[in-house]
Amino acid sequence: MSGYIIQETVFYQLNSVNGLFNVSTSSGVLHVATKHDRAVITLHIGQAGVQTGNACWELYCLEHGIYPDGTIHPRYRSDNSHNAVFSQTAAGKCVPRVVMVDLEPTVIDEIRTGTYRRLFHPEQLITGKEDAASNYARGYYTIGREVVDLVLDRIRKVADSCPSLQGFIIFRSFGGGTGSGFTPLLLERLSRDYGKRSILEFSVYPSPQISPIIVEPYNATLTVHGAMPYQDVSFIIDNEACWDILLRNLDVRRPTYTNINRLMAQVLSSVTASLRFEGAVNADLVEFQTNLVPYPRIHYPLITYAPFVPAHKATHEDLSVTQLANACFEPANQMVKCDPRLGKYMSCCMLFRGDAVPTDINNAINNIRSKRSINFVDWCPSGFKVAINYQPPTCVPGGDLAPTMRSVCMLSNSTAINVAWKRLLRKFNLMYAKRAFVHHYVGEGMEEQEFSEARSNLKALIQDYREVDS
Ligand SMILES: Nc1nc2c(ncn2[C@@H]2O[C@H](COP(=O)(O)OP(=O)(O)OP(=O)(O)O)[C@@H](O)[C@H]2O)c(=O)[nH]1
Ligand SMILES: [Mg+2]
Repeated sequence: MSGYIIQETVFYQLNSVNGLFNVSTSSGVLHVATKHDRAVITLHIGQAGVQTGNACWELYCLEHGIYPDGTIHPRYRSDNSHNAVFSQTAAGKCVPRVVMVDLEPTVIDEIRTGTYRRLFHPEQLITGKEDAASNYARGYYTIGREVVDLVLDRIRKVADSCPSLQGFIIFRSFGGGTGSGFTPLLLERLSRDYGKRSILEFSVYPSPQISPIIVEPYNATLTVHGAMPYQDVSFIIDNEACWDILLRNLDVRRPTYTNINRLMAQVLSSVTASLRFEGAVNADLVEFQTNLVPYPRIHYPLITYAPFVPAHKATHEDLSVTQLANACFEPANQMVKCDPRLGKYMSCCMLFRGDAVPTDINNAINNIRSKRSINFVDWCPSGFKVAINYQPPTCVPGGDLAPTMRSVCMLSNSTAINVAWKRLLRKFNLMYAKRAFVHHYVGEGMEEQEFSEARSNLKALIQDYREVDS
């Protein structure tokens, strides 16, 4: 398959045989650049952002043959695939293109003293003295403002080492004060400094079963409102959905954040694999937008992954391509709890890893198209984008997932996700009707009006999804 990506004034043509872009302007071919010249900077914000990020870098290192000290296994030295997310020093050491920020030190201190302490440059790890106390207003208006310039300065240093920066990937929670408040503040500033670069986000959606923070619906609503204008694509990951997968599919009796984060890492690594390894779909951050976002505000696609095979069943189960493709439409395999059969799809991208044959995939998709339970909006043809990355998924030794020969990750824009927004609005309204906890936010310099603006925006988003569906 060949694809065209138009960005800024330069025109790229993808040659799928060797993954090369012919970079040309109207005046002719300038030079030939591999896709790995196009770097992505990952930003991890707050506890959830940093801890899920840690699990991801652990997996990226395994996938690219990089040791915890940044040295690379000789067999992987000639492989460029890590260049999108790792820079390389003159001595050959790989350094993640990353900045981690937390307004308090304990979570990042664990990295500073942990197994991967030599992987990161100390300047990439930024901590303050006190956290945002689960308060969006502290992350946005008070404590967060004290560090934002320093964070931008460190991001600038990482950006300067990128041959060509295509954009940013952000990890954070919706519910924490830093994740919810500092992120929109940083996004505002990033959009000023790096206007045209894409911003893709992975956000942890609050789950009252897992977190005791009462005001998470406030923080989540305020941050959806604050961040929406600056993100291009935002993938929501519901902690409760991950918890259920671990309990039900992976036989983990009492899932901890370590279990949840490793599971998330496996899924998120499949999403970013197309940026790192050769492939024709979503090879570029802009392509994620083009393929998944029909209207700027409808930018919250659903992630579905298969198979979830527990480690102790390692050698017994290898699902066929058809079984994997069908599993993409099972609510139990989704990262947000919602029922896609009650909504309509606007777009679907299936990202296969490992041993998957194109004809099998075509047959599986034709079979899916004929099912009545899978509905597309009538203004959009039931088109599927497919990518295959022939390297099988890597597993973390000692993790909950068994190694498998093949896996699939589906990114779909479905109106079914609206239930997550409705759930949030209902919880927000319950507290806001009594103006409960509002004084904590006003005390940090936030106008009360911002609550009603955020609520109106969330209501409008719910309405937007309804209109798309109708
Ligand atoms: N998946 C996952 N979720 C987490 C983790 N740590 C916290 N959370 C979730 O994140 C939300 C709380 O936000 P945190 O990220 O801890 O808060 P923060 O961004 O550090 O903000 P403050 O501590 O308030 O400054 C809750 O919904 C938690 O369930 C983690 O390691 N993994
Ligand atoms: Mg914190």
